[in-house]
Amino acid sequence: MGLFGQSRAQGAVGETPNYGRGMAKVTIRDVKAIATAPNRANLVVVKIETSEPGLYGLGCATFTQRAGAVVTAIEKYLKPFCIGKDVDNIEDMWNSFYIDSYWRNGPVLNNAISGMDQALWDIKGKRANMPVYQLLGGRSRFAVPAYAGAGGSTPEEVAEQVQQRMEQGFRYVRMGTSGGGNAQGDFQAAGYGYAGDRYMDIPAYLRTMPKVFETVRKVCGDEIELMHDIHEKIQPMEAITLMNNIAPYRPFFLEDPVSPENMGWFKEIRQSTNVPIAMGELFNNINEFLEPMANRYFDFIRCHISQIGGLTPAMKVARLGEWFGIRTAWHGPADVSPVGHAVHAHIDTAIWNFGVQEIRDFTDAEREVFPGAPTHEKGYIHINENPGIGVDIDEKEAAKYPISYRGYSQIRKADGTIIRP
Ligand code: GCO
Ligand code: MG
Repeated sequence: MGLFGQSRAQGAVGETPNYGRGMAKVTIRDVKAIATAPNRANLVVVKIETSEPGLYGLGCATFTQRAGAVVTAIEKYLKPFCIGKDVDNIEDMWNSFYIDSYWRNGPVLNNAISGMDQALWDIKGKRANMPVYQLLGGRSRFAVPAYAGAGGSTPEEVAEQVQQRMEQGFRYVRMGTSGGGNAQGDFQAAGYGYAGDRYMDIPAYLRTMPKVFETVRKVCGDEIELMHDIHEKIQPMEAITLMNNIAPYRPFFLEDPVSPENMGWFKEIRQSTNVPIAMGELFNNINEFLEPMANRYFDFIRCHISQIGGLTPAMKVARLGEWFGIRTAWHGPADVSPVGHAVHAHIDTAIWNFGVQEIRDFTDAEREVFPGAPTHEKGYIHINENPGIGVDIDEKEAAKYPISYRGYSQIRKADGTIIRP
């Protein structure tokens, strides 16, 4: 009955079981945290080198304001933890990294884990000789619709830039205004605060944004999808009023109406406005957004993928959203590396509940450091069909752009009160 003996198929303990015999065992030989700033923003990319000559993977671990801390977490903790381990069991590795620190779910450790996780997916794609989106289930669309930014100090200037973006082929444009950029707050006249602090005239901002939408709709028409990032800087009731003042101009979404500290207001916000909401770049872990997603409090989930731990958790978030009518709009500004942007595009290519993707123009220096970085044309992001994530790194080039201290800008109200973004 084979109770004591083992079947031939099972083989000895520790032996790779039959079903895995096709793939030679590959282990982690070395882990590097490569920090570089070819476009001023600090970027951190993990490089996992394996026991198979020439086979390595790259992953984005970019927390631009605390890049040095992420490098330490990778080099001092995750590297010694995973040298010699099997590259194949990504889910298991992710959970091992996750609990290895016992205390978990914070921005620094999640970014470090993300770099490892994405690099393991890159290796798996290379071993399977297919782009990562194929491992995620293949294509759900021919390319990834992207949005670009448009700004200006007056509504007319913003409309001009929106028009330029439309001429470039973008169907989605996110608008911002730098109105009142040089205004001084009373706190500055009073000598309060620190050098470099910025003043935000919130009442002026609340008056200006609806005018920007009104002007852009008049000048650019009804077809263009328009978004705006409220960026968490105002009070919940101000957000509700602003959203309702913008509603007549049919925004595609308004982003981050309140800060994570005010998540408790989301039920009110949802019941007080019918404007689509995108939320989430400041989320670190599922405990912060499971309930709001399950209650359908917003329409687009906007995580900074490395902030939540990488591709593995991002796929879980995307799948979760599918069942609550929530689409994706991953965070994709300058403080995401081209590797991270490519990971966005692989997920965006494969999942059904894709919404829209933030993209940016990579500089020549960035493209030299990161060959294979995604491209965009006529409003669509294109990833290459290379095995894995499809982006490489030139370490010599990367070394030319050392990272530096870059905290988040300190913004204050007229009386000097710090504004929480
Ligand atoms: C966005 C973000 C950024 C952040 C930046 C912080 O939606 O793109 O809000 O602009 O401010 O990523 O480092
Ligand atoms: Mg934002």
